[in-house]
Amino acid sequence: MTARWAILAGALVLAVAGSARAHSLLLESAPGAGAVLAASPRELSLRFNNRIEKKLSTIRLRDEHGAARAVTVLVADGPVDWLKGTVDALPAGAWRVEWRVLSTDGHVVSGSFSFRVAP
Ligand SMILES: [Cu+2]
Repeated sequence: MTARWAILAGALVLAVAGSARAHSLLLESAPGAGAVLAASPRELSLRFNNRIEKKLSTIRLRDEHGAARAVTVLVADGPVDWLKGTVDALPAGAWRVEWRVLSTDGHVVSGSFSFRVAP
């Protein structure tokens, strides 16, 4: 194999590996976007389309006034494509979940959704 062919073969391998590791998309969550719950959730669960780096990913929870509420991200728990966090009991009202994850392709992806606690 000439040096030129070795370089081309290497580039092809990189291209294939890159396409197999697309960046993360949120597929589903619990509570779901727009959900109205009769009681506070104890846990927030977000499922992505591939593995995420949990230790470098965050979940923030904000009330109607934008005040942050503590979320304890469970970095060692559960499947590799889920990010989960626990929360203390939430008062009634609207809550906004702001997530930020590091994909396995090295890209940081973020988004948000809201749910309501209405006992
Ligand atoms: Cu990406």
